[in-house]
Amino acid sequence: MIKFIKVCLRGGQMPPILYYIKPSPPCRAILLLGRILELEFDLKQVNIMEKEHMKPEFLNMNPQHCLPTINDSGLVLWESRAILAYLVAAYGKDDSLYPADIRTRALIDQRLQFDLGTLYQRTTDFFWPTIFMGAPLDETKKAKLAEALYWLDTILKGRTFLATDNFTIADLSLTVTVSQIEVLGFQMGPYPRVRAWLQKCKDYLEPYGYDEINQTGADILAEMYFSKLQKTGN
Ligand SMILES: N[C@@H](CCC(=O)N[C@@H](CS)C(=O)NCC(=O)O)C(=O)O
Repeated sequence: MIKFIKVCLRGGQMPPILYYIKPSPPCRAILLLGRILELEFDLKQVNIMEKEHMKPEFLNMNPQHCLPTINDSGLVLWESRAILAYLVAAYGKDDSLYPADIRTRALIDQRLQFDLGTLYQRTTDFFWPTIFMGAPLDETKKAKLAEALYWLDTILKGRTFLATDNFTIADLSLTVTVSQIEVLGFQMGPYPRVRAWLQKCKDYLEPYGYDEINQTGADILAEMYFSKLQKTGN
């Protein structure tokens, strides 16, 4: 509690409001970063099933109606990776999670964009139609996801973490994506460097509520997936 007040008083501001849902992978990344930064959010769960995110109050704030969204004293942001970078800049004790060094930052940004546009995109392309609509699995999308994991495995050659010697927000964002892929039962055998890196990231995140925040959320989506899978006969 004392730490929380310290972080919040630094800018003389109220804690950032975080609109979220528990199982959402990008929301889990923000929640984990909050723990790392010892930043307490004003948490507002948004019930997507009840279409709360489509109500005018929410759309006035974020016309794209996606979660996570934050409101930090009037600064409204969505896109989880942009939120991660902002929160480290605004509330980090130092820049180690997103170093100012331009070459390191360039690598982190590349990894984050690889996650947004390729790995996480291909993950949702492959798994989400089954999880949310009970559609059968698509072999072409599976091959695309396998290809992206192969690229990640190659990026990790000779590296402990994705961009520098330390854990950064690139590792955080991709840990959430890759751990979800793993929990959904995707064959991880062909990617030994990804498996070793993922374990290092889990170890790093363990004291910050990895199980409570990330594993629990990933398991909820996995439960939905495996129950739908039975019905599709895959
Ligand atoms: N690229 C976005 C993805 C956000 C996203 O797709 N969020 C989902 C929940 S996981 C959502 O809000 N879906 C409801 C909607 O977009 O209407 C991010 O990383 O924040």
